[in-house]
Amino acid sequence: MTQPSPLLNFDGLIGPTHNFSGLSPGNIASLENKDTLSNPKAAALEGLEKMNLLYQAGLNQAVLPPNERPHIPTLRALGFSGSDKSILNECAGKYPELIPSITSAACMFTANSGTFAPSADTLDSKVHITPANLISKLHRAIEAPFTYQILKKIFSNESYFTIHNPLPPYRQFSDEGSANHIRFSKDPYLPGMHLFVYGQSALTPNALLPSKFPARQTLEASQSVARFHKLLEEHIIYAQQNPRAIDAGVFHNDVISLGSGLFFMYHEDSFVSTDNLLEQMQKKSRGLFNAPLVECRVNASQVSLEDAVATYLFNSQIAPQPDGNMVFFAPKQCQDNPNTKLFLDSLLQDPKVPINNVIYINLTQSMRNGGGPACLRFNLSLTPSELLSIHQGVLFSDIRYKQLKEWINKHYRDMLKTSDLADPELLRETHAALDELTQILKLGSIYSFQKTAET
Ligand code: SUG
Repeated sequence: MTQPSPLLNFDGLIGPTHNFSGLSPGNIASLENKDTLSNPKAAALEGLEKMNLLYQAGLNQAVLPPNERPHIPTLRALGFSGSDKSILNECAGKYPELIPSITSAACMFTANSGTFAPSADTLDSKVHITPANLISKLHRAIEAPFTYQILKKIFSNESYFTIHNPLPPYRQFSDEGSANHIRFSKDPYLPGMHLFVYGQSALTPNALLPSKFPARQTLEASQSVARFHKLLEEHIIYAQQNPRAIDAGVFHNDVISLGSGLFFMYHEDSFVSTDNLLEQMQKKSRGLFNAPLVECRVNASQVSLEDAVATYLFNSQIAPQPDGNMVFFAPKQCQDNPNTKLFLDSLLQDPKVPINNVIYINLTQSMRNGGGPACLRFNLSLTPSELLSIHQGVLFSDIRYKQLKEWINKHYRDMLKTSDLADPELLRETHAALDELTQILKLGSIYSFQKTAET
């Protein structure tokens, strides 16, 4: 009998307002696709197929429901009042620039929903979760309260889980969640090593800053998360992203390095002083695990920063297998680009690398907003009793797959322009869709429109 997988993988269900509004300077795909036509139905089905592939590969798969969009509570907090529909109309007339931000479906990128520490790593032996404040972009910052609320609902057993508040909403504590964090471990149930990657240190500014695009994560935010999670100092490494990589479009570390178990794949230009960092990490790995990391260094001569950003090679997702091998889920753009295809073919031939299968997946719609396979998920190692104590309605199964597919086909549009975003009919449709979703996932009333009488 094979061991149950300790890894729980949550993918964000892509919401009915998925669109391309160009809201993320520094994210090249977001800017390039601004105001092009989106297909929310295709987006959600692509995301669902990805979940099914991971489920079939033996992972414990779960679904994170989308935020409600358009986000009327943000407009109420800005002084608009009346019914949801009249508020949307008034905002569209008086403040149309705000509509894309309150309608964005970017919460699908759940790698940014928070940072996670398994109970094996924390001083009080509880799982710790800190939702990200995402303050560097308005359309993402408004995700934080719902993320907190839904994580509290799913991980409600306080004897196992502690959900912290997002960090204070100041630039100095800008936090983008697990997209800038990698946990390495030899055995998922034993303490791991945490790599926290930041773009800038806000309180001790230095000369090493990107010149073109913003650095989103701060060192001070990462340090605060590590404190909340009660991690031991000797299990942590902080590393600064290479400003040149940020300027090339690497707005999160998961666009340029990835890790699983003791395997670490990184681009030579990922970090400031990549060589020193690797030396430090190897030393720590030997001390903690009595084993070195399996390093897979990718040189610019093999894959340029531009190719890495265009294909999202490093945003591939790894599914560890019970026999110690790994399946590598890469965006299909990596198959179409000769440099990344050559690299992945060579990876399969390398006896040091535990990857024995590469599966290319189609996430065209998500990729057009700058999100690949790893952006769409967060994962964490749970013990069997922790896994049993989470809200079971969000767990993926053959039945859930079928229900969600029918639900998407019933409710989603197959075409959306940015000029459709203030359409009151879209508001009505998303409310109907999300209301039904909460029933499928057995979540009760989680959305504000389910709590107010008039919409
Ligand atoms: O925050 N895109 C997201 C992409 C996040 C990817 N996540 C990780 N790398 N983990 C972002 O930039 C685009 C929205 C728009 O332009 O309409 C957007 O928000």
